[in-house]
Amino acid sequence: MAKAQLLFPPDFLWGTATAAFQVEGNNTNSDWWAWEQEDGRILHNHKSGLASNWWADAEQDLDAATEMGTNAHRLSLEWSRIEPEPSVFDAAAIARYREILQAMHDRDIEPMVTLHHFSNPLWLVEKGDFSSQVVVDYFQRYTAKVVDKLGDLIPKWITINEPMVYVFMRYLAGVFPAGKQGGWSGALRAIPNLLCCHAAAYHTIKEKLPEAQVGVAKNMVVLQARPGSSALSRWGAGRLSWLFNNMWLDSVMNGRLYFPVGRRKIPNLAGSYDFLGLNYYTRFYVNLPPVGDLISQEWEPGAVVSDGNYGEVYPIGLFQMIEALLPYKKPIYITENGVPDKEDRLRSSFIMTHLREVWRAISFNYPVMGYYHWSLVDNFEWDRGWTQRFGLIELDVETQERRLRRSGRLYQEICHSRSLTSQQAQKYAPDLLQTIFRGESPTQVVH
Ligand code: IFM
Repeated sequence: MAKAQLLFPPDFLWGTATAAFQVEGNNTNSDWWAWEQEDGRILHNHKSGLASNWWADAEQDLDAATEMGTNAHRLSLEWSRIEPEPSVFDAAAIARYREILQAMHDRDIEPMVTLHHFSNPLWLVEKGDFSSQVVVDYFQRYTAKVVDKLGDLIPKWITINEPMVYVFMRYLAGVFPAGKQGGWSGALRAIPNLLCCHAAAYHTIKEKLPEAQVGVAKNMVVLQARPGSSALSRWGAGRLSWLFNNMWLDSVMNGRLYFPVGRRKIPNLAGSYDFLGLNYYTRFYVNLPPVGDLISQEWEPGAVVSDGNYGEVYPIGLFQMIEALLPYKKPIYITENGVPDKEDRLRSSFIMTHLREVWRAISFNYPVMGYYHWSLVDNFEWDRGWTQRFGLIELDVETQERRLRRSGRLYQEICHSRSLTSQQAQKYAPDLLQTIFRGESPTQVVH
């Protein structure tokens, strides 16, 4: 095959992503820390402990990110560190966040900051967390403090990470703290409260920092009926897909609450987003009528499945989910995409095939502006503890030693060349050479 290159636009952001609780360590005021101490909550009773030691030394991984050739990183702030008691703000914690953000700027790595990524201050839980309306004022106050103290260093913001995952895992599946407490009624209160928190944060940021770009990070899953299913099953899967993937975004676009029924207006919500963050991992089949689990963890023959049965590797789904975001008419960033793969047997192919879908979307003129690989470094994967390793950098949790995985070297070559090339495929994913460059002329340039 002649040499081929799929080139990305010059201003495309090449990034990586992490979240505070998963990498910082010692987040003792968080509900996750308390949850970890309870027997059986986390797989193998793993503890986050020092996590990836970012609180002491984020800089070493940021150095690695610079060597990798990245120019963007998505991180989150830990609310329970910044505000360990109601309205008591920790100046030292804020100063450390300033240092980390400044360290990114010094390395020409643009920060994208998430305000809420699954973890809550313990005091908030006592007040009813997101199932109580009081959360909206608290979240607004926390956001205002962050804007005031750190806002000058933050060009891009995400208000709330994966709100529907949070609602599902917390209230319905019960694998996030505080278990299923509140159940369906808690979930039905949390959805509007999360929307109100988002709107309040959006306006709080924009009021002080009109140039800031503020978005949402939405986990999008391809949800389908199995091949050969009845029309009714396909319809059901479509409704479930709307509920999980689109309902939240429809609300934010139109300023209305769509679920469970009615179209209650939520003040200041309509249009409160400057970009869309797409977190994409996998496809699931929906069992309808439900036989066993509604969302199936069983795959069709030939599916490539990642560690711990986390999900099927399904690259074209990324393209499909990008298309699903087009009606919301805003720039799109892939704010998470990655695979749990401790032995690094899938990640190189995963990166190349998924980035090929991003390239294809851009070549259709879809407004995809950047890609943040999840994750820069192995980190604490919530209820699955340390069993799932998403890092481009491998971490020995005991010794805190790091090693760049082979897939990390591939990502480095991609970021430096700002392209996917047939040489990379030959070296890192030879079986996929034809698939990745299928039908492309020898040199493909976008823009
Ligand atoms: O680790 C998580 C992250 O916190 C949210 N999105 C999915 C990732 C992998 O499961």
